[in-house]
Amino acid sequence: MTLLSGKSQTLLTMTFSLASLSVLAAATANAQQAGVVEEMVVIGARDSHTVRTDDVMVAPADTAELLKKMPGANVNRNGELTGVAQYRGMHGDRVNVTINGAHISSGGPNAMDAPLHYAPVAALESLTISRGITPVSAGQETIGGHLEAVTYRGEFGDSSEFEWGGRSYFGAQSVNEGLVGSIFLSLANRNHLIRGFVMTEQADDSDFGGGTIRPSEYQRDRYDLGYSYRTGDHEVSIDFTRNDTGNAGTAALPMDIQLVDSDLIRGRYVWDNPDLKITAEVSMNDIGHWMSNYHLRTPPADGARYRRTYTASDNSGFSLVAERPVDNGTWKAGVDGHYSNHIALIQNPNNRLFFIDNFKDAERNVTGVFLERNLSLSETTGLDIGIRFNQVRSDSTRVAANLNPMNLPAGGPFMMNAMANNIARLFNDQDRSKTDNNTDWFARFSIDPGYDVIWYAGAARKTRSPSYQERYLWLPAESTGGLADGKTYVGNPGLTPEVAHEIEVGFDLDRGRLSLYPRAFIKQVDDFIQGTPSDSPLINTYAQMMANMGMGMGAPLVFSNVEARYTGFDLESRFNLTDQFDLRAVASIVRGERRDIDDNLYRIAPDNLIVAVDYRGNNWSGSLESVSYARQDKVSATNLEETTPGYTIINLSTSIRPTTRTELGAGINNLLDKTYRDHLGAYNRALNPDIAMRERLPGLGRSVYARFMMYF
Ligand SMILES: [Cu+2]
Repeated sequence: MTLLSGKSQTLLTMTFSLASLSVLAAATANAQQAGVVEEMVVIGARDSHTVRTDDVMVAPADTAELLKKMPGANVNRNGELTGVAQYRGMHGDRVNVTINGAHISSGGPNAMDAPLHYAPVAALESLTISRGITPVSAGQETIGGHLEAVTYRGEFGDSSEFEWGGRSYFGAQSVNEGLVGSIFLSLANRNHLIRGFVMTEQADDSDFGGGTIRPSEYQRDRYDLGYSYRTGDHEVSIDFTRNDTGNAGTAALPMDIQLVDSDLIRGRYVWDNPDLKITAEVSMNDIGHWMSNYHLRTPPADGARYRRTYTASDNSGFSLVAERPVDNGTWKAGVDGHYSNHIALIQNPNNRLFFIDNFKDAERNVTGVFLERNLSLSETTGLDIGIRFNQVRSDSTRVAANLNPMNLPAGGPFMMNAMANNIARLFNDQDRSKTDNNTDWFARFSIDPGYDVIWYAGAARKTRSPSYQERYLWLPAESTGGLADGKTYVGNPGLTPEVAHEIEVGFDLDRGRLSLYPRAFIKQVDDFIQGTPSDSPLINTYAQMMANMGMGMGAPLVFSNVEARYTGFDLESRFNLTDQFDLRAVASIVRGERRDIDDNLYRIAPDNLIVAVDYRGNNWSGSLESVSYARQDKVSATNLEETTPGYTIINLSTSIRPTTRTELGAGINNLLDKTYRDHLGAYNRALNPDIAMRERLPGLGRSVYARFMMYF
């Protein structure tokens, strides 16, 4: 397995791999190579980590699973196709995710289609995480970091002759009898590149040592069609993606996916002039999503508790970035926008008059502008600095609900409906239109004093405005962007933006056979948004009555501004044992705590360590990997979070290249079929003889998997 690390910008340097340097955004290695090459190399530390699908054996369908292999990164797993990214303890909307440069707002208010849902493993070319302090050019709101998924897109030819190219990818895994098949095809010459991709995948429920996680089955199809035209130093592309997810279980949430129908369109223009590089991007995403609490899991006993929710997310974005090399580095300036509208309507299929406007035209519109500078202070020191202003406007229209569809004159439904209408009236009478003006900056300094070490120090201020759920969830519910703590929440339109101040230090050591890249950080967050106990008698009574009827928990939380702090350390390292054998280690440690009260933050990855031996032969490679998670007992009392014991699992993988155009890979994950609890896997919410209600969900059992790839 090869873990490539992108390098580039910033502060300390890196001798062997600096050729591509200096594009300020930590984008993919490709993007970096496409960048300006004439300019000088500015000393900078390794600031990104890339995993390429062609080089890494992956069994699961969800790209988010790859995060577990990266320093500081992990995944909050709510379903097999529902992986919420976590980086250095922050998760959900705090981690900025782009797919081929575009930001995608999830269709579901619980992030069932978290952004990486739109870059399945079979379509993926690479996943890159910005390590540590993220440049402001990487995305609008990067308080918790940034990651970029790039899907297969093909390459131009070098003559006027058209040639076919492509890759087929077939995979199978035993843990859920999952199958995936896909073909990418391109027809290209030096000016034109036409590409198409089709994929289908499906799986049954996943097994673990003690039984089956249900529902965890899934079904997903995807189609891509794209065209690029290149002439001189101009290149223009247009791409269309249709992602259709069918039934997919999310046992950690109160409902399962019935459908995610999405159309994603993006356009890109690049003028790569030696003196000035201009990149313009636009994207539009139209996502329709249905979910229910009865179609995949055991339905509620009482027909009145059946729920089906329709949600829609319309979102669009643009960015315009200019980059100019100068004598001692690069200037980069840009303007960008992301505009989203969300609807979620809860219904009962047994009664057409029942409805709740969970969210109604909840809008979140972000417009930003930034300036960045990458410069060489001397032959041995480099500096990256940048500043960004974001204006975030959010709003919601008036909401309504009918919880008494039979129009009963008294009794439970009558009272619930009266309370819901009171809560709606209070919400509708509020000033819901909010504008936040947020300022971010960052600075990263690197020094190369010799001795094969580059020292690095960085600092940043990053902001995040509240999500639409945090502001506009008016009636107590679990629509929280995938927190999956089982608690019922209400939003708070009066929330103010989170402001984080972060310091990071580390070094890159590349001496002889050893590479070692440790980083330590502290991030202080003011006005951190966290659920705290509600003190509204109306809200609390409503939630308690719902709980009495078997729906959700009493004692709801209200999203509030509190004070928090993250501290941690992570490292990646490699040691060449021989020409063929490498020893690889990735370690991640993070603490998240409240500063206003004595409590920990919720759903923080336990300390974890990967130690692996990788073999690279002439046409085959292999890897033996041990993955250890420590006990997590620093849990959030506010979120009723349970502790989790530690565990170690062993993974084995190998791949052979019988010809230069084919690769056959196979592996076994969790070789010893260890039964363990995944601390980031939340709690079971679906009736299951093998796992109690609200018991922490297990990690997957032993899985034998294989993949076959053919390039043509
Ligand atoms: Cu959903």
